[in-house]
Amino acid sequence: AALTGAPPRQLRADRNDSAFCRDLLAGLSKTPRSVAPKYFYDAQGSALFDRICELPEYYPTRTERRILERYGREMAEVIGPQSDIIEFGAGSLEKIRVLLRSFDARALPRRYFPIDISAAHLEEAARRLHAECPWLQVRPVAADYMQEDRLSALDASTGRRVGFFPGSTIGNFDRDEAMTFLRLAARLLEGGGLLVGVDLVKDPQTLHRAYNDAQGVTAAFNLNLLKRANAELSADFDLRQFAHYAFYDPYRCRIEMHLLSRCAQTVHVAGQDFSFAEGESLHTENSHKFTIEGFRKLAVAAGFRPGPVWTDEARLFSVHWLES
Ligand code: AVJ
Repeated sequence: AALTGAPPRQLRADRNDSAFCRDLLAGLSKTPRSVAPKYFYDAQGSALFDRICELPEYYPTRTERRILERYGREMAEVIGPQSDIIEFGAGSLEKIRVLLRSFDARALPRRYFPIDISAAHLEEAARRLHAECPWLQVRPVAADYMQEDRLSALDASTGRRVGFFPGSTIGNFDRDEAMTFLRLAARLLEGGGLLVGVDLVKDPQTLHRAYNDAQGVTAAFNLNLLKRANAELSADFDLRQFAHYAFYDPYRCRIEMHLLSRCAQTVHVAGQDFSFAEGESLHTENSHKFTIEGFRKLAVAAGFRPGPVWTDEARLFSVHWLES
């Protein structure tokens, strides 16, 4: 019985060598304050994101799924037979299932490397996928895909490499980060290509609603970052004293998500004090929206040759094939 239950507070407080701890402390120490959106995805954050994907207002997931279903055969054609598919930020492995259904039995992929920062669900999801598709070698990689030195598991990929990067996660990056990612991908996937989902510029009302849902799931997702800090870093954020704020900036073509302090308050994180003024922001996410041409230009600048682009009738979302 002495070995069960939560570790004592002291021990938890000492776990401040984590990347989350380092980055949150650094992000709280600068002006304006910010933290990278990859830290949303602990087990609870990943579950909340899965709920966002089901929301009536959140069009990207279902629109992309429809594009993958409708044009999957053309995508399977450009991907080619016996390829190794590397997915960046694979999450719950839902989208690869949709894609795999489009392959001809004689031209199936050989290996699948789902990379995800959230190790919690990855192993189990990978096991389930392999049970459904026994012909596919599934090799989960629990890592941050921006850290190339953590991707040595990909050495086992000896075939034609194809990247899969759905969901418009690339929208989280600013231009420099997107270029860094695309250059890394072009190098990693040389001789193959990248299939990437990209959310499109559209009327601001539709965008605003997608990040301000009526049920408040997006707000809970945003606030969960503070909950995670409380649990993992012995922080004492009062979740009732921070407000979800998301808006579309048409000049930068991006949704910005913030957590706004509802009052003047001091918060403690891993032994450090941070004072917030009333209304002060912690910037938690950017979600860039692209035009089809704008994204293709970015891909060219990073060293890809852009191929076919698939979109829905309302042009809400796009899926691009880029050759490397
Ligand atoms: C996973 C980055 C594509 O930007 O739309 C959803 C994350 N944030 N609702 C997005 C998110 C708030 C999502 N991406």
